[in-house]
Amino acid sequence: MTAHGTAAPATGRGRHTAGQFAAVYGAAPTGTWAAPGRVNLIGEHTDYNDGFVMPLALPHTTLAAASARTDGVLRLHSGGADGGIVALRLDELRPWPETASGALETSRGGAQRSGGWAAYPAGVVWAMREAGLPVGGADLHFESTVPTGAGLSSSAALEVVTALALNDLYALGQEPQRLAQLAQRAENAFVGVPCGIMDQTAAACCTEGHALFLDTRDLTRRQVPFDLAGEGLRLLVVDTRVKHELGDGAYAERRAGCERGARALGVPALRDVPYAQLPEALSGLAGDPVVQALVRHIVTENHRVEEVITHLDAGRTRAIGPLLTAGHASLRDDFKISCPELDLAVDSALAAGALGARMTGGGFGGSAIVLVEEADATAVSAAVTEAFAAAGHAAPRIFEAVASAGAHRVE
Ligand code: GAF
Repeated sequence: MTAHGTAAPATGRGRHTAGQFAAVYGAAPTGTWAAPGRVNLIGEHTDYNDGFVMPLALPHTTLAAASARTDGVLRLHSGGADGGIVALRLDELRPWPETASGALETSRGGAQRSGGWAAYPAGVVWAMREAGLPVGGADLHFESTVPTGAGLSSSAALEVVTALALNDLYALGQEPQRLAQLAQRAENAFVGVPCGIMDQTAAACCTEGHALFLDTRDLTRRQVPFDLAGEGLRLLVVDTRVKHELGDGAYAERRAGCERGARALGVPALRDVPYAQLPEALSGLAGDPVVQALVRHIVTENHRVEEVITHLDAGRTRAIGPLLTAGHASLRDDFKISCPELDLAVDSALAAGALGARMTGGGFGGSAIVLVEEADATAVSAAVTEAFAAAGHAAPRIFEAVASAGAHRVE
């Protein structure tokens, strides 16, 4: 197993991030906050169908050192991006395509047209102000160990850490779930990505040693104990290191297809199709095989989440393996969002003795998760790496997912 983005103790990283803030802005920050990346255990593409999801937070986090400003200016800087400071006037914030084509000042004095990452924190400030929250200016500096482009929600970590920092700096008193909703609003309406609520909720609300069961309709949450080490198990993340171009438009397309399915079936959302009535629903959609397959995935996936919870509650963690694998088959065959690298990660892990494996996140690349016996973790990792080499793919990055804390203040 190769280590990737090793999560250093938050206080050490917190001090480093605060030091970088001081180097960039010339004064110490008021505080430093952290928000994690996530993997989703089960419940994929169900969040925009009012369904069930079950993510857990990774130990990899995005840190923000921040101070308030009194002049209505938002300044953003990232240790992981080129381009210097992005400076924006709060009263001129507009959804990103408009903002990015305007004249943004940077520390280099020119117009900043390529600072795409800054849309996420800027969007959060915009969403908070749109919601009537009294957020003023701020300086923020970010450092992150969440792998980007790996389907591990680095964007949600960036959004949520921004929301939490501003919530504290301006004493807004918003609950973590509300911060997640504001972060989702930023991503939907400011950045322009039609994502659901799962990733932001995971970043804001997960707790150490637990997977988070979330009902995305009413936002009911339950922390489900998920201590794999205590049971002699491991959850591996296989970052395939590919992101296929198809991904962006295809997410919106799947979402539109699901909405079409719900309309055709006369329900508010696919969540409302009971598992027991799936055969009937599918026969009603016989004329539209694409939508039929999308509906089959969503309905069976919600059912798999419920089955996973039943097993975890009963202490039968090993029994979730086949459900994870069935979830992958559904995403590959019905939802059609897998890719050769993800299929190879899953198939080679299973062939080497994994208890279960599936792609995680939006799809078309990114990462897979693999549930293994602790004693098999090294051999399974080696088998996946060898299979990638034999297929001529770049070496995957494989690391362990340990259920970690959601967003919190570091210093
Ligand atoms: C992405 C989205 F951001 C989530 O909202 C969710 O839909 C996920 O894909 C698929 O389950 O991470």
